[in-house]
Amino acid sequence: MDADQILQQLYDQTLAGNRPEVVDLTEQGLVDGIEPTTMLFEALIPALEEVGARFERGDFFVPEMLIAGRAMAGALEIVRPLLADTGSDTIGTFLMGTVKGDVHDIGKNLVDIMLEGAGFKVIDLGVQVAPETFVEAIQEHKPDVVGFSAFLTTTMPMFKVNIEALQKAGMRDDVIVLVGGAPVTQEYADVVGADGYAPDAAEATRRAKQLLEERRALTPA
Ligand code: B1M
Repeated sequence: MDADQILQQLYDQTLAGNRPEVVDLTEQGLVDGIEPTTMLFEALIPALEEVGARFERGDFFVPEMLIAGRAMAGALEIVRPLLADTGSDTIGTFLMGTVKGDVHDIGKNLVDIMLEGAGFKVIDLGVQVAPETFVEAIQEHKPDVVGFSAFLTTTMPMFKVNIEALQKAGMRDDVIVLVGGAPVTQEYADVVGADGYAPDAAEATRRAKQLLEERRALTPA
């Protein structure tokens, strides 16, 4: 198979939720010199977008979404060390989690990988993270940035609940709050009082670095 065929197969097999095949194709792609980011952005992510489109049309149901997600996760496990390990010094600590009521984690995990690749130490609290869990973790780890992911219009309001929990705990000014996830917009981030928003993993990394640099420039040494 040439590179185009591998990418096409990766797309098809992710759409079909065939995890073992997706894992094999990802490994084959690396052996053949295909960049991990090419596999991500030209096959894996488009396949999940198509899964979402089919779900909206009623052609796919939750089980199909679930197995496609698991297939994508199999590929992410393989590319993760290649994307995350830059050997660079730690530039800051990033506390991450998907908000309460939401189990989506593939996009969040991709953001983690890119942040690690940029030099952040990432502490990921997983999915369905309650506001009080974020508060406790901030007390314990003292991160520079806290990231809230939400993938459903019904769970986006948890951003505001989380930010209010930080305010109540007297720690809102101690951390930069970055938000993101499929249905989130800059306007929504502004309304809930987040410091930043990013539409994808690459932009999340750029924005986190930028916000951290701005904050450090304002803080006396
Ligand atoms: Co669900 N799901 N899902 N799902 N799912 C979506 C999100 C949906 C858009 C599908 C659709 O209708 N087209 C829809 C949400 C509609 C809405 O609210 N607007 C939906 C729904 C409705 C549901 C259920 C309610 C279905 C049901 O039960 N009836 C249910 C909810 C469960 C719950 O959470 N309580 C549900 C369940 C599931 C599965 C468990 C089956 C599975 C998740 C598996 C997993 O994550 N482990 C699943 C999947 C796979 C999807 C789709 C198909 C794919 C999501 C994905 O991984 N995308 C999704 C459709 C779609 O997205 N087109 C869909 C790939 C990923 C790389 O992109 O997640 O956008 P994304 O992440 C990006 C950015 O958002 C951004 O960077 C990431 C990487 O570039 N980003 C950040 C993410 N976090 C960030 C944080 C930041 C900054 C940027 O700063 C902190």
